[in-house]
Amino acid sequence: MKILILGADGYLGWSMATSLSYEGHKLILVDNYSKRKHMKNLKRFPLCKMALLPKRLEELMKINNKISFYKMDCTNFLKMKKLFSKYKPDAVIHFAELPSAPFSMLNNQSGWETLQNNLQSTFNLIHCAKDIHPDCHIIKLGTMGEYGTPNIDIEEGWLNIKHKNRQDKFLYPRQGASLYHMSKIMDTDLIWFYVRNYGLKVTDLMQGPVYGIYQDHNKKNDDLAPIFTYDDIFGTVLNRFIVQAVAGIPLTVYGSGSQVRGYINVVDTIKCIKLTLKNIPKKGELAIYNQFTEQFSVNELAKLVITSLKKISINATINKIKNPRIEKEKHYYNAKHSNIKKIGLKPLKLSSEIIIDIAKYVLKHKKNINHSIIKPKVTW
Ligand code: USQ
Repeated sequence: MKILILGADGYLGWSMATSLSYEGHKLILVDNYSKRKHMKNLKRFPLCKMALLPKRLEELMKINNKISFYKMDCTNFLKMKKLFSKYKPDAVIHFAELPSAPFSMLNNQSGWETLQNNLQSTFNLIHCAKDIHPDCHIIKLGTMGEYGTPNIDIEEGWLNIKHKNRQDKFLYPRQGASLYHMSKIMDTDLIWFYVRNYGLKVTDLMQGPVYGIYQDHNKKNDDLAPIFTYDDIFGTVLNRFIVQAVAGIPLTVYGSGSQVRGYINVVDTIKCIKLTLKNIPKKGELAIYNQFTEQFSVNELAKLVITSLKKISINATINKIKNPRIEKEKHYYNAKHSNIKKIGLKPLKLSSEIIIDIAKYVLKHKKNINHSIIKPKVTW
C-alpha cells in the first residue's frame, strides 16, 4: 500500500513507521518537529536523545527503501494539497496533533495552539481527501477522553436514542476534561460532517493512555526506538510511574487515585492500526473503535508497578499529591471495547513481565532521568 503517516516523528508515529516498513509498503512520512520544539522550550527532554528523522531514516531505509520524508506543517493547506496530489495515498494515518492535556492547559497560547494545530491539520487532511482523492482511507487518532467519565456505560462512538417514540443514532455525547480533549471532540464533529456529506471513508480510533516502548524490531538498535517521555507535561501515567520507580522517586498518584481509564500497550496500538488498515469503511462511513484493552484505576497501576518491580529489587513507594487537574476521581466507568477484537486483536494484557521489560529499558538510560521534571507544574 501507499501510506501517508502524518506526525511520523512522535511516540506512536515513529513506532508505526518502523513497524510498517518491515511489511514493504511505500511510506510517505511527514512531521514538522513541533512536539520536539515544545519539549525543548519547556526543558522536558525525553529519556534518550533521539536523532532527527533523516538520520533515523538511514537505519529504516536498510529495511525498506520505499520511504520518503517531508519536513512539513500539516496546517499549511497548499503544501498538504501538493503532497496529496503527488502521492494519492491508499491510506493516511493522522498522528499530527499536539497530544498533551497539560500542555493545552498551560496558558492561553498553548491552549490556542493545541486547538488551532489539531483542528487545522485535521481540516486540511479531510479537505484534501474530498478535493483530490475521496477514496483514500483516513485513520484518525481520537481519544477515550472525548467521552469523559459519564455515569452510564460508554458505547463505541455511537448511541441509539429513543425519544417520544422515535429513534435515531447519534455520536455518543462527549465532554472533554482539557482543551486537548476538546480539540479532539471538535475534530470528530468536523470529520463526521465531511464523511456524511462527501462520502469519505474514515476510521476514528478512540485511544486510552498508552504505555510501553515499541521494540519488536528495534531491541538492539537505539536509532529505531521511539521518543519516550516521562515528564509532567508529555509523559503518560504508567511510563511515568516506571521511570519514577527506577529513579527512586515516590509514584505521583494524583488525588485519591481512584480515577479509572482504559489503557493500551503501544504494541497493541500498532496492531490495532494495522488491523484497521485492512478493514476499510464503506464510502460515507465513520468507523469508530474504542482502542484500549483494560481498565485500571491509577491506584491499581501504582500497586502493579510496586509489586512487579520488587521482583527486580526496586522498592517503589507512593506519594499521593493534590490533583493538579479538574477531573472526577470517584466515578462510574464501564467502556465497551469489542469492535477491535471483532476484527482480530488478541489483547496483550498488562503483566509484571511487561512492567519489568519497560523498566529494563529505563534502567539502561537511568543516568538521563531528570528529577526536576517529575512533579506536576501545570494545574487547572
Ligand atoms: N495521573 C496520575 N499521576 C501522574 C500522571 C497522571 O495520577 O503522574 C492520572 C491523571 O490524573 C489521569 C490518568 O492518570 O487520571 C491518566 O493521565 P495521563 O497523563 O496518562 O493521560 P491523559 O492526560 O488523559 O492523556 C493521555 C495522552 C493523550 C491521550 C489520552 C487518552 O497524553 O494523548 O489522548 O491519554 S485518554 O486519557 O483516554 O483521554
